[in-house]
Amino acid sequence: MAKAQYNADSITVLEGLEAVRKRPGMYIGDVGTKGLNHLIYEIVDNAVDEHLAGFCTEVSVILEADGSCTVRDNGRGIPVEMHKKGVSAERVVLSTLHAGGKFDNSSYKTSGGLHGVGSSVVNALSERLKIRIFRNNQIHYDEYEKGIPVAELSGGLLPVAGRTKETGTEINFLPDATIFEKTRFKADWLKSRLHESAYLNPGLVIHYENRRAGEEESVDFSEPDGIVAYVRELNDGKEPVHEPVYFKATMDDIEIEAAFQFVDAFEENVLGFCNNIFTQEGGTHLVGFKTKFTTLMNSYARELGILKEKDANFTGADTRNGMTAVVAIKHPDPIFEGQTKTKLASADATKAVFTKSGEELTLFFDRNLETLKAIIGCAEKSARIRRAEEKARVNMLSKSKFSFDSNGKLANCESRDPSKCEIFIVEGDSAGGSAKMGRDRQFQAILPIRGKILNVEKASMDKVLANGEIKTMINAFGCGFSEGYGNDFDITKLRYDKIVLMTDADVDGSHIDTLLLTFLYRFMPELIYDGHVYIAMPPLYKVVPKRGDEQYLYDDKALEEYRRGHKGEFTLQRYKGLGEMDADQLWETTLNPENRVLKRVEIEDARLASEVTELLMGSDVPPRRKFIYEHADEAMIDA
Ligand code: 0RA
Repeated sequence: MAKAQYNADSITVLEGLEAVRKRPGMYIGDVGTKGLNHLIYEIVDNAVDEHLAGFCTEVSVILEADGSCTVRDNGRGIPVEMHKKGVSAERVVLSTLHAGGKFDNSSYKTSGGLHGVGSSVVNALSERLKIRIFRNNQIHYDEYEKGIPVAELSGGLLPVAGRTKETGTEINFLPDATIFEKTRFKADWLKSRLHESAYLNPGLVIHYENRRAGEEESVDFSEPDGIVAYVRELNDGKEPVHEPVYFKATMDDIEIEAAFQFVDAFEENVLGFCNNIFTQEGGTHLVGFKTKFTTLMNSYARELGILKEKDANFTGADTRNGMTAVVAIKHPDPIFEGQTKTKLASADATKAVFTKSGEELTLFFDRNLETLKAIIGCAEKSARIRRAEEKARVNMLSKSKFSFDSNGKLANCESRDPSKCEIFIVEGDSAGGSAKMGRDRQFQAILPIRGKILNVEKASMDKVLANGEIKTMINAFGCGFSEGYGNDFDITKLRYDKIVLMTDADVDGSHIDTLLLTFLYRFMPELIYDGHVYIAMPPLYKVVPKRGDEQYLYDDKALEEYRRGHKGEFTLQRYKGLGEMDADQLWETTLNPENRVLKRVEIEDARLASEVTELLMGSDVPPRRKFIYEHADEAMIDA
């Protein structure tokens, strides 16, 4: 008897679905046509997950004459076996919030996206839902009304409606008219979304059928050429500059696929996907792709002599003038953020896409010079138009927004040869003062910063750019910055080969390091990728023995060793901060390339820093910067 299943578990289950009915917008976006169509995508995406897991080759979506929708796939079929809750697993999947996806965590989840919910949400918001599961040579059957099961079970298991050799799941549902403002699915949107899924899943055939009176139609979407075909379609009717370029690669469990083709048009159309979800607001995968593409085009343009020594680099937008691209990644555990949760935030996606795009595109362009030249031609065209526009505006634009060294504290070096120059970001005015006196002014610049800089993870863009210390750094480095869609970053303009963070060996210093790294990582990640960012290691101790030379020790281990090796008397001075050293000592221990210890920051460090910034706030900090020194040994460069 169905009603007999109404135990404590099913009550919590029902309460879960009740929450969906109370606030449907939270789960499907809205209760208009958009949210309504979303119900279909939830089910289709489950079928696509089955495809990605390697078990499903066909999905069909039917808009039925009675206003309902049927989605059928030839996957494994939702499990129908007895679940530990005492009913068929199908009941658990269909009536438990967040149990709609896979039970195992080994495959990519499409449903990790927009609302992260599955068939149970569709069930909760349907006046009626009928399901047939083809599994174990049987057709299993179940039915719900507004999420409440109405089919009778026997021994907790689903009724069997017949025998079959097929496997798969068929769900037919009629949206609840008391929840939705409109209950008529929008066929055009559905078709284009199904077509998109077909492009992103080249091995999948998607049948679409409309059986509604007067609209009868049937289409198969099957795109064996995948995103290359997608790019071609996006460029349909435009004048292509070359054949589409495509690559696929994997790094750190992240699968990257990209296709692009330039057309003779002054526009950029770069679409990003993560696990089949369209990332409307962009994100880290696109940052990696765009950043690398810009760098690559500039270096090729110089190599080919298209850009002369005196010429400025192409901007990011220049290099994407006329570009149509699809960048689709598969990430095992993506993070989405933004207004509509459609911005990929996973930091490792930037690195993976950046690295693989570099490798793959270099391979391609080295062998396809004509394509390369055609693409650089698009960038040249864009740069010409941009410069003409800039010229026209030059009198209106005040350059004061980013006037050089806006707070006047930078003590710059004399050399203008970036490959020789270093800039030290020094915590505190007093240490800054000593550093200015102690440095080699020929090639070392000093920028003192006062206390804690702004946490860029938490501040709005306006605030970040209004911040004095940040403005000064951006101006001093000279290479602009990139954020979100905009990318004015140009590493060839970098004024210093080394950017060295120099802070005290204490909690505050460590915190300032993380804030600075967070800033650099967010706004100038290439500086870190390319190994321009370092952390200075001032000594912790000075030892002066009775006989012999004084010595600086850089950590406790060194002190221990010194103690073991020096049985005689010696005086020990402990440095609590940079401010305790005079100019000469600072030069000798921390600035002089002959003696100093610098550690190069790796991208993992920066990512971690950005994650621990929060944790470090006022908390008990682990021993000095331990967390940023995973690669300490191989990173000692001057030592
Ligand atoms: C849970 C576990 C398994 C598959 C599914 C759900 C599944 C859900 C839907 C929704 C529409 N079509 C679907 N196909 C499968 C894994 C099954 C197994 O391990 O046998």
